[in-house]
Amino acid sequence: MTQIYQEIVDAKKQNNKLLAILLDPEKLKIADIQALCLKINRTKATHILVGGSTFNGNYLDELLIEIKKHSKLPILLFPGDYKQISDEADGILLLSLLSGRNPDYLIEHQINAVPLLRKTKLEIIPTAYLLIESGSQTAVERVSLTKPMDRSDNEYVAQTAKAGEFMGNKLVYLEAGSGAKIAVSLEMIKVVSTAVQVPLIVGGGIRTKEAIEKTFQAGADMIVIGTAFETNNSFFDL
Ligand code: 1GP
Repeated sequence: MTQIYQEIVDAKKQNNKLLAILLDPEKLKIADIQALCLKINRTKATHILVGGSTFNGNYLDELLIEIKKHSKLPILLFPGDYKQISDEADGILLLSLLSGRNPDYLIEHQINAVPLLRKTKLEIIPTAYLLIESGSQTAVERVSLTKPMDRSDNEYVAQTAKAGEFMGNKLVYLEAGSGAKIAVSLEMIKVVSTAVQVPLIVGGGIRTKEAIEKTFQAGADMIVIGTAFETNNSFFDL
């Protein structure tokens, strides 16, 4: 039941860095998935994340079945809301948007997800999700109606992440937002990764191999790449 999470923890212990490719179902066509998975299989990706801020859940089962046909990587749902739940994935990041103060994203969506989650065998991984200011408004900010955290206040972000860990979250995710102008700062990643013991995910606005390398060096255990791969499926070949 906790296989995916255990593998993430083991990777952290062994300092094996993890790379997740984020696929936004709204932008995926079933017909394109085979070719896309061939590209993914040639990269160093260790996980596939599926989700988006505004996706209504249509065809999610079919999309996941098709991805599974062509890739052996573990698939984790990264849901914008409770409609994005499918038993066809392997696990789900059950997000609590701890950077914000909107009760819908702290508890309401999670409650609404329970009847659906009960019907699945998904591995549920509670995740403290922190949106960090990144130069302009991102979809997470717009949809969740929450403000991102100050990108220079490393201590307060670390304190929030630690609260998330104390509350039982198994992962901390520092999110600059998809397509962010500026990624989370390396300094913040250092401070937060030192403060928490659970694995740290970092994503949003990471667009170069050099940035990936530096983000890992700063202390990220897993990096999420969405836009860079979406706009150039050969991104990792360069
Ligand atoms: C978004 O962190 C992810 O939730 C990935 O962001 O699309 O900017 O890579 P990008």
